[in-house]
Amino acid sequence: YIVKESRVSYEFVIKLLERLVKNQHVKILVADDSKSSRSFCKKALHLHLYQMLEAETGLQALNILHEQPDIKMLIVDYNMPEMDGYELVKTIRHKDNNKSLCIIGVSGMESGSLSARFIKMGANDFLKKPFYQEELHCRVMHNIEEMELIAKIQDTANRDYLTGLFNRRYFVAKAEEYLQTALQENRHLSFALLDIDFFKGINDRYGHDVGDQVLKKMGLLLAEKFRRFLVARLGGEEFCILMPGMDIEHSAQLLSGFKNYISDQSIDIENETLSFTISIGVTEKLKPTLLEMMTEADRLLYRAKEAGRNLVIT
Ligand code: GH3
Ligand code: MG
Ligand code: MG
Ligand code: MG
Repeated sequence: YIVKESRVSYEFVIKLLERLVKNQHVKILVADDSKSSRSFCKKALHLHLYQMLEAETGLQALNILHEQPDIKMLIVDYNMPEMDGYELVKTIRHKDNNKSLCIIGVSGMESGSLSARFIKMGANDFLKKPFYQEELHCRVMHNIEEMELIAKIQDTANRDYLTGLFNRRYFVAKAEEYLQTALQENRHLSFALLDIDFFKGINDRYGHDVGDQVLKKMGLLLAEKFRRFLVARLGGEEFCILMPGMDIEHSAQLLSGFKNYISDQSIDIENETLSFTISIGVTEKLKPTLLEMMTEADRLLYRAKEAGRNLVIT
C-alpha cells in the first residue's frame, strides 16, 4: 500500500518496517513535569512503536532508571520540581557513571546557553520547546541508530572474526577485572589454556580452509559448553577460559570432560571424517597479574604437550 501510494521503493518500506520491529524493544523515559508535554511526546513515540515510560520529577526519573536498567533513552525537561533536568543529567553521568544511556534535553526556556550546558554535562542532544512531533522522532531515531552503531562497532572490536569468540584484547581487560575482584574478595578463580594438538598437521594434510573449519567448530563447542564463563580465542589454535568462583577440582573435572568430548567429535570432509584432540593447562593459583596466571597455565600446557597431548594438567 505504501509503495503504491507514496511511490517509495520496497527497500525503503522494508527498512522502515525493520526499524518499527526494533523500536518495540526500545524503552524511552520521558521526564517532564508538564502532563501535556508528556502526552505530546507519547503521541510521537507511540506512532513509531517505542515503549514509553513517564516521570514527573527528576527524582522519580532517577528511581525508574535504577529499577529498569534496560531503558535506552531519556528525554528530559529542564524545569522540574525536586530535581531539575540539569541535576538529573549530572547525577546520571557523574554519580551513576552511566555512559550508555542516551539523553536528549528539552526546554521551553529562552536562555540560549541551556542547550550548551545540557550537552556539556553529558546530554547527547537538545530540543527547544515547542517542537514538531516529527522533529522529536527524527532526533530520537538518529540518536538510537547512532547508539546501535557504536554498540555494534564495539562488539566487533571485541571479537575474533573467525570464531565469534572474544579476542585477546577484550579477554585480557575483562579477565584482569575478575582477577582483581577475586584477589580482593579471596575467591576462587580458575584459568585454563587450551591448545589443539598437531594443528599444523591438519592444515598441512587437509588445507587451511579445513583448519579454519576445525577452529570454528572448537569455538562453537567452547561457547556452548562454557557459556557461564569468559571464553576467548587468544590467537592461532590457542583458546582460554576464565572461571570465576571455580576451584581447581571442579574446573579440572569440567575441562577433562570437555577434552574427551572434543576427541569424540568428528568433522565430515569430502570422503573422510576428521577428528582432533586438545591439550589443556589449568591453574587456580591467584597471581597478582593476569599475565602471571597466563604464564603459569602456559607452563602446565607445555607439560601436557610433553606428556603426550590429549591431556589436562593442573
Ligand atoms: P602442538 O600439538 O604442539 O600444539 O602442535 P601444533 O601443530 O598444533 O602447533 P604449531 O604452533 O606448530 O602450529 C600451529 C599452526 O596453526 C600454525 C599456523 O599456521 C596455524 N594457524 C594459526 N592461525 C590459523 C588460522 O586462523 N587458521 C588456520 N587454518 N591455521 C592457523
Ligand atoms: Mg518543566
Ligand atoms: Mg597446537
Ligand atoms: Mg599453539
